[in-house]
Parts: sequence; C-alpha cells; structure tokens
Amino acid sequence: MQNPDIARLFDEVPDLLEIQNANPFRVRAYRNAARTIRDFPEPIAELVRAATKDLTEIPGIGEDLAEKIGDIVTTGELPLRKQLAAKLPAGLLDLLRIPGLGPKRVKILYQKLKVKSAADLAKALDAGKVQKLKGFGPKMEEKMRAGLGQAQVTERRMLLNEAETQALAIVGYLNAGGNVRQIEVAGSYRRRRETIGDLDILVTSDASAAVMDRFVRYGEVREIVSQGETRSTVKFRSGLQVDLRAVEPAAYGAALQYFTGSKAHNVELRKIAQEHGYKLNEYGLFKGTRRVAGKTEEEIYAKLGLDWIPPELREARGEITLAREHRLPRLVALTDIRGDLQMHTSATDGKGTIDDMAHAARALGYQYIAITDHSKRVTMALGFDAKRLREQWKTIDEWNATSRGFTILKSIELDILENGKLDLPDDVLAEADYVVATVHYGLNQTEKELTRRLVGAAEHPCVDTIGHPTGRMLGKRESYRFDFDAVVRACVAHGCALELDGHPERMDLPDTLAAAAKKQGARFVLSTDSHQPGNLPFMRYAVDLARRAGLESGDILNTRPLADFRRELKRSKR
Ligand code: DGT
Ligand code: CA
Ligand code: CA
Ligand code: ZN
Repeated sequence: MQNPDIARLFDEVPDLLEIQNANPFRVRAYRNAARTIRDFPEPIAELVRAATKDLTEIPGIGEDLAEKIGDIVTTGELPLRKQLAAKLPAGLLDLLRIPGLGPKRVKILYQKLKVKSAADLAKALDAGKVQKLKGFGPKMEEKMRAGLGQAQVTERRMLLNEAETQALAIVGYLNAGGNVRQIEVAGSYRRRRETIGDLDILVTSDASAAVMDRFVRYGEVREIVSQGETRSTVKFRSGLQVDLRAVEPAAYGAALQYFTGSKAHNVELRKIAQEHGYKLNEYGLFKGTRRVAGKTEEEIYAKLGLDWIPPELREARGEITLAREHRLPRLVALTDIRGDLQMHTSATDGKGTIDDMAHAARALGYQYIAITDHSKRVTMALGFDAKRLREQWKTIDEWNATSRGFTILKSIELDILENGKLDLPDDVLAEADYVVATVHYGLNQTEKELTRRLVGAAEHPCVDTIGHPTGRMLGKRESYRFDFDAVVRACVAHGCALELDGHPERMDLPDTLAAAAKKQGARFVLSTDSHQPGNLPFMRYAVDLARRAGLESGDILNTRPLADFRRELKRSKR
C-alpha cells in the first residue's frame, strides 16, 4: 500500500464530516492529514510494518491518526470513513466530485432540497429550485450544469505525483524479478502530463511470460483485466489501470515512440512517414516489408528527417516543424534550478521551521529560497500582518548572517484582495527581497474584475511575480475567469514574472498558457508551494510543466545565480 492509497481513504472523511456539521477543527485535522500522508517522502506502510518509526513523530499526525493509519495498513480499511458514509445517501459523494460543489453547498442542497444524487441535482436545477437558495446565483447554476455533464463523461485521472509513486514502485518490483532487459513507462506519464489516465509500460525480455506472471501477482493488483504472453492489463487498488507490453528489442524504439504518443503527434508523424514512402507503426519504420528503423526512437526520427523530440513536447503543437528545422528548444532541466521561490513554514499553514526548509533546500543543491508565508487575508492559514512579517524577516536576517553560500530571501505570498488592493502596505513590501502576489478570494467575480485585480498587481512596483496565476486545483476547481493575455501584457510591460507552481495539485500555469505567455515575451519563475521540507522535490513537476511549455533555462529567472536573479527582479529595476 502506497502513501496515496492511504491518503485516498482519508480524503473523503473531512467532506463527510463537514456535511454532518462536525467541529471545523476536526474537519481541518483530517484534511491536513490526507495531505501530510500523500506528500510524505517515505512509504508509511513500511514504517508501520517495520515499526522503526513512531508515526506520531510525523508533524500533523497525532495518536488518533497514527492508530487509524496502523489499522489501514493492516486491514486496508478506514472504518470511520465507512461509518460516516453509511449515515448519508451514497449519491451525495458523487456530488462532491462536481467542480465548484464543496461540502458546504452539498449540505445545503441536501438539507433544503433533499438532493441526494447527481440526478436529483439535475432535476432541481431544471425545476429552478436551486437558484432560489441563498449563495447559489445564476453563475453557480451554470457551473453546476457544466459540472454535471463533465462528472458523467470524464473518469477520474490521477495526479502525476501519485501516478509516479505507483509507477516507480511497479518498475522496481518488475526489475527485482529479473528477466527484464529494458523497461520504460510510456504514455502520458512519459510526456509528463499533469494528470494520468493509465500507465503504459514497455519491456524487452527473453522470458516475457514470466514477466507477465510476476506483473499480475503484484501486491497492488485488485483485478486482472487480461493476461497474455506479450500483453497484460491490471487494475491497482488505487483504481489506476496499468498495461504491460513485451516487445522484441528490434522494435523497442518503435513501440516506445508509438505508446508514448500523444495520439495527435503519432498521426502527424505517420503522415510524414507516408510522404517519405515509409510505413510507421509500433513494430518499426518499414520500406515495403523491410524494417529500416525500430531499435531506438532516435533512428526513427532521424530517418524521417527530424531531430529527436523530447516526450514532453509531443502534443502536435508545432514540435514536428521545429524538429525538421533543427529549431527545437533546449528545454530547461531540474539541474538548472538554483532556488525555490514559494514555500510556507509552520508560522502559517506549513509544517517546518525556516531552518528546516533551508536545510532541506540546501541538501537539494540550491543557492537560495524564498520563504513565502501567507499574508493576513488568508485567515485560515494565520496569515501575516506587517508586524509578524517583520519579525520573521528579522529572524531571516539573523539566519543569513551566520550562513555561508546559502541565502533565504525575505518574502511573502501577498493576497490580491477582492477590491484589487494588496494585503500589506507598500512600505513593508518595499523592504522585501521578493514578493509573489496571488488570488485566493473572490474567485467568483466577473472576468473583468478578476482581470483588473491581476493586472493591477502586475503593474504594482513591489510585486515581482504573479503566483499560481489561474488558481486551478486539479480535479477540484477550474481556473477563475480572467483575460490571460491582458495579464501577460501587463507582466511583460512592467517586468513582472509569472510563476509555474509545481505543487502537484496546482500545476499552475498550465503548459499551454505558459507557452502562449512565452510567445508574448513573458518571463517565469519555478516554485513548489511546499508546505513541508518533504515537498521541496516537487520542483521536478514545475520543471515538467516548463518543459511541456517549451521553456528554456533563459526564460526562467531562478536558473540564475543569486546576484543575477536579484538583478532581474522588477524591484531592482525601478
Ligand atoms: P492517458 O492514459 O489518458 O493519460 O493518455 P495516453 O497518452 O497515455 O493515452 P493512452 O494510454 O490511451 O495510449 C498510450 C499511447 O498509445 C498514446 O499516447 C498514443 C498511443 N495510441 C493509443 N491509441 C492510439 C491510436 O488509436 N492511434 C495512434 N496513432 N496512437 C495511439
Ligand atoms: Ca496512458
Ligand atoms: Ca493505455
Ligand atoms: Zn497560494
């Protein structure tokens, strides 16, 4: 059992509690627990089994939670979740998956209109009952209708980091069995999409039947969908589907290319092959019946007159033309990143001191970090007023005075208020080393209002970066509505950077928007939005986003050494 599997059992508990009017502190404790477990760097099930670590030593895990986790690891069940769910109609949980519908609104719909399922909601909407409820305007109604349609057609996709945990574990398991020569996880995982539908694993082996046998006996397998000598499909307990294909070494590159996709990229590539008088499929590149390439991807692309294209770019967004003209970008790499520019400490909603975060960042080889706790508008997270912020900055000054070769930037995640004003006065902001401004409230305002807020922040002399610019939460909340081009124009004109927030639940900016912003001349910073030291490796996902957007090291400010980085910030250009 992997951490995300444990976390998933906890995920619904806070929502169920909230619908049942539980104490808000209890609700929050479970919400935080799910996150802590999901992001914990070591496999918790193994810690429990080996009994090497007392779980209560993990920040945010008390005795009650530790006991529940222990039960999950031994029984695979969380009885509390079952008890809570049993008190409510089953369809109510489906409602929670509709974008925009949180436990508060579900509770109102249930109590006032007896809405117990998606079908009930559709009926209540059609009867015009929903818009009469307090807090449900016409906009909300429109959103719920759209959500209802979506909830029925799109199945759940898994976040990249969860899929990665599962992918690395199954690859490790298959390798440990011997018989595997080459192995790679292809598909959207290799293209580093922010969500994954299923895993597509390829192997070469002299004993593929034995590999298939081992595969279907993997501990996470809940269901064997099919098993054959060269291809098997299983479903994991997490719901994730995994395909395993064994191919001959002479076709490995062709299969890797084919199953990496994307489908649209493959369609374009096959057309080019045809124009050159070839046939391209998962077995190779053929002239008549003769295979002219297939062992590696490189030789296939080369035979078609193309440079090898990094998987992250294979989305049929112009990369094939660039490859033909030898103009593909030199994509940024994780090793190019010299600092992390968004993270929280235990002073607000994080779990780790300044010192903890700095040590962990230093261990990753960074030269600098920005500590960006929330400003006061974010009351839930105990955001900073000017006084508390200045106290933190004093501590940071003292820390920097004694530390060589590593710098903590005095910073803040500054709320852009509903009225467009910033959450802290200019004189405080002017003392910061770095300010990232973000929107957390008033998400249902009109496009015009939200655009005005973001443009205003981008123009403000003390705002260096717009953070998590669209506000999306994957699978939970879509972007707020705003005129993205107008915000990018303001950023470019005023020297404000755009953040790529690599927290796996955000992945914000989305790749397509980041690519569009680059075309307009925007510059970027990469961050993790870490809430504990163990989150800092999320930088990998920020880099994934950047690569999918075609960004190079030069497009990103925190690839620079500290002095250069500082020089590039808006505040030093005034
Ligand atoms: P996912 O799983 O929804 O996150 O996305 P993918 O891209 O992993 O898609 P998947 O698992 O359906 O298929 C894996 C790859 O196999 C896909 O990226 C391209 C290739 N493929 C699948 N079906 C077709 C097809 O009908 N035509 C072509 N040309 N390629 C296909
Ligand atoms: Ca897939
Ligand atoms: Ca697949
Ligand atoms: Zn934020």
